[in-house]
Amino acid sequence: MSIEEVVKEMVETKMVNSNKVTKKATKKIVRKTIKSASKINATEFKARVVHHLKYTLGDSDASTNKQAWWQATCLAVNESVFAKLQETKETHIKNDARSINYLSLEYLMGRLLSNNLHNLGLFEAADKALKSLGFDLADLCEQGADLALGNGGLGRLAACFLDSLATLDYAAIGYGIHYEHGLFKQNFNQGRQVETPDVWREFGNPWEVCRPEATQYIPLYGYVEKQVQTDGSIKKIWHSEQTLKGIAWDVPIVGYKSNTVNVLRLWESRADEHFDWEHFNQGNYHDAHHHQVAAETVSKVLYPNDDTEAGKELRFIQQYFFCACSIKDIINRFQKQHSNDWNKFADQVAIQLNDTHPTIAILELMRTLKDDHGLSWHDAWAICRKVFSYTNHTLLPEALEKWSVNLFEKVLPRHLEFLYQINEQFLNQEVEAVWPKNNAMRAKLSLIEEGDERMVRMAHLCVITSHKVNGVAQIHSQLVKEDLFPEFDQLYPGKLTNVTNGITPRRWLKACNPLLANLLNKNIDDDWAKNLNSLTVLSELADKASFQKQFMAIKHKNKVALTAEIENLTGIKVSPDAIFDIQIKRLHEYKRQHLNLLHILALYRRLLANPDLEMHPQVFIFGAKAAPGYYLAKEIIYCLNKMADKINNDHRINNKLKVVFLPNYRVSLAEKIIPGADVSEQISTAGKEASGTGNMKLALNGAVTIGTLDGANIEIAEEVGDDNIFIFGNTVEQIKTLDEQGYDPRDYYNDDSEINSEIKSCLDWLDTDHFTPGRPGELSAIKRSLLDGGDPYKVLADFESYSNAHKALNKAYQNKKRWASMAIMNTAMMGKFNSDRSIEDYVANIWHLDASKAKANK
Ligand code: 26Q
Repeated sequence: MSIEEVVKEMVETKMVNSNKVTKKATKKIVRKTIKSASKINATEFKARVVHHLKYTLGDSDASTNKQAWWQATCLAVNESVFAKLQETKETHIKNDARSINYLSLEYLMGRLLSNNLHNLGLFEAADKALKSLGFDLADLCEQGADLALGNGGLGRLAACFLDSLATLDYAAIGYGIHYEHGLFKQNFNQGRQVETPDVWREFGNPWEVCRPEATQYIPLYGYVEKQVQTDGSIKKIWHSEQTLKGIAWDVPIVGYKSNTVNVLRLWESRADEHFDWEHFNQGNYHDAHHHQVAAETVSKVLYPNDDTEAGKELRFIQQYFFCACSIKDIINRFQKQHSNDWNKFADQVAIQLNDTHPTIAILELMRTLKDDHGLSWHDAWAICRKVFSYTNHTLLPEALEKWSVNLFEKVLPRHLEFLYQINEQFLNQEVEAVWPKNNAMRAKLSLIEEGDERMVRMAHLCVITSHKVNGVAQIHSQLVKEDLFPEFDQLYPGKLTNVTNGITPRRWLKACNPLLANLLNKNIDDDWAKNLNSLTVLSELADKASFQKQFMAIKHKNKVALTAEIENLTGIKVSPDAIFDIQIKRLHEYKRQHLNLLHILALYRRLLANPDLEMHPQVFIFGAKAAPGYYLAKEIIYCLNKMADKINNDHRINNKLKVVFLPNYRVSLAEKIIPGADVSEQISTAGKEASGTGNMKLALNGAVTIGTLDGANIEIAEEVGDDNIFIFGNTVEQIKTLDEQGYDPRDYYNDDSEINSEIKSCLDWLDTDHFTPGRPGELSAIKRSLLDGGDPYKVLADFESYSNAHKALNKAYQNKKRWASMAIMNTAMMGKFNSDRSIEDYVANIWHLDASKAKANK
């Protein structure tokens, strides 16, 4: 109920007088009540928790059931969250705010309790309250499941952006899929990855609310009927064969120190009951049930690939289902405010496509505006061109989405007609104007790729329709222009642009690293968690002995905590005095975990040859999931686990080298690893990693990067300066030259220089049974891919400079003052990578929103 409605009811029930002054005063009181519901002290928070435990959950306050206490705590938090949510909704409506609708197949939210408490400013109160009840809040937070509705960077970026949008008071909705199973859980069985389903809401989830009133019905399959109208014009009618029901689940998104609580709206698919009952009544129970199962399959599981899954019908339907639900929802909200005043639509609505995965939303909006709301082609197209913008997250050719024309025709026959018409108009008008009679150019830019199987190029539809297309780091955006879409850049000057990614400093420092956050609170006046640029004052303290001591003492404490976590998860004992060298990200050849692997083998060989080798002890820590069907990625995991078994138990090397592969890498594990990191491995082949965001999180927490000039590493290097980062390897240009010259990894393998014979020995080692006693050749796949497979990601070409960079790094670590200064400088200079800055860039250059601030509830 809105404040207006509450006051109206109070007037109607004669609780208050109906005159203007009284009404205004009453509104103020209601607001104050809401405010007091959202900002409370420890005693009040405790009362809420106990109340929910007893009366919402029906448990006793003497309960030892931690899960119930966690749930009661979440419910206590939700009282504040929902008070603000209502206020926000009203404010956005009152301000008639233009909104950003973020469409993404993935959101990697992680856990929400600690973050919501921090953002509401209730963390201390809750901590105190729970202590008095005999619980440790941090420990209780562990009870929550991760919301793992995403694969990696793209999904986590969406989550960071929602945090920033709410913090900055923008009217924003995230739209996605309410997957029953998020990204699989990873276990190791004798070193091999085993996947089990993620069950994040088996017993419900306190952070989501079902909104039955927002249910949508989505047609699929069928055929298009051509009707000739009395005036001779032709009307197209899509007779669908199936209908899916979309149920809305809202997850509140709490802004940091703002009064805004936006929502993430996730669609769950169900069978349309009308259809089911028809079968059922005819006695055909099996078909009715079968239909229901098929319908529920649509939102059943997240595809665990982070490049394209070739042509899967279910994935296509997932994409359409959530886009169609979201477009209907956006239109409903618009019509509530502006009924059928379509001229206003593009002023009110901005839609961001998070990669090409939601591209079908373009055709759905076109179709809806024209077929359902009667707009002309011209007007509908003009709206689409103003509303949509698209973010590209990859240059890898295998990750560029294409769907077969046949599949399109089968599932969405009417949409295919719109696609053809857009293509015709694009080729005959826009391409023809710039490249007249140029068939090669038409074929290259067309929405359809001709061939044995005709395919729809989703990225082309995004670029043609969107008013802005952005890459996610400067180098990436430059390559999008120069290599991926040069003709589009010529055709639409200024359309292709850059917005460098960012991360939310709330989750990735304030909440996950309380010791460092506390040190910052003491040394920085400003609210650094909002204005991250204020961290630059630390650069003046970077060489001050007393500050170095405090900063490094915190790092050490975090390393001790990580040591315990490592032992708990793997049984491996490591020393917190060693260098903690971290590579955490999805497993992918282009990210080159196998370059790290090869270098560890080299270190191991060097140590075996000379156990007194001058080297500070180093622990190499990995966290990574491999797509279940990605053979080589799984072999790399297996190899690292086998190396860990051998190396960690080899007493000849004096504990100077350890290898740890932490199972089930995910957001909540990242939050434990990152504060304890000394070194951040960002070693992708130059030109392949669009941006990376883990690089920013690690640097913000005082880890020093060893990395290539790729993605956001380049901008991190610019910020921290050459002295505070270890850059190695071939540049984008040099990689291109290697390719042009005909790169042959055997040139390295067969060369007898010292470093290349080291490479040879390490690769040949993988053919022996040194790491897999009694089973030689079990690790040969990696060697084969690097030699017979042609080493597509230039691992061997970068090995020597990687090894040299590691030597320099190890030496730098031995100079405690030098290392402390480097670490501090990394934290100090990360201001640019605040996701608030990314959002302000989107707002200024792409979305053109005004902040819509909810009242402060004074
Ligand atoms: C597509 C079709 C079918 C099945 C799966 C997919 C699919 C799913 C996920 C394709 C790609 C992804 C995810 C890509 C991703 O995470 N990209 C990363 O995005 C980050 C945020 O911009 C960047 O920092 C990373 O560099 C980029 O790799």
